[in-house]
Amino acid sequence: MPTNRTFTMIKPDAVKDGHSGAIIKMIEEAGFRIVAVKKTQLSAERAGEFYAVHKERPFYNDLCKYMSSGPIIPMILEKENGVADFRTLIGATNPANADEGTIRKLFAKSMEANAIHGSDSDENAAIEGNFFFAHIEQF
Ligand code: RTP
Ligand code: MG
Repeated sequence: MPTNRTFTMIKPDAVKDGHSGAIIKMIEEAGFRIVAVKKTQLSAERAGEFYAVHKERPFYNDLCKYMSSGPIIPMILEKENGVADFRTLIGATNPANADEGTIRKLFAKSMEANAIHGSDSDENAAIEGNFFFAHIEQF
């Protein structure tokens, strides 16, 4: 995957609350192109695989339960400096610390139910994108 790509998921709380359209609009208006998109639901086991990097953290079990609690919308996105610019667009993990105008400031409910995911490196963006999408689904 080219390094100007990043990976995101609209998380179960934001999908359930009907914020998907508003969030996708913000993403496109910020200059990201959608390379791949679908709606799906993770099992707790598959959520655990996705977040394996956090398996020693105290919040891991709750995170797996939450991330499998309802449908999500995974997407691969493309923009120059995509990973860093997308982290800026979504804001801090804890919405209490997120800047005004960020997706998490607008739509996150808590530190856990924080509306959206964004990859933290080019390497993880490629791994995470390929976790959800076959190569022939990435345009
Ligand atoms: P993400 O990976 O989802 O984009 O979020 P992030 O980089 O901002 O945060 P990270 O440290 O990677 O944590 C992954 C997700 O785990 C949940 N979390 N809960 N209860 C807690 O203390 C806690 N800390 C993290 C959040 O859903 C966070 O986005
Ligand atoms: Mg993270």
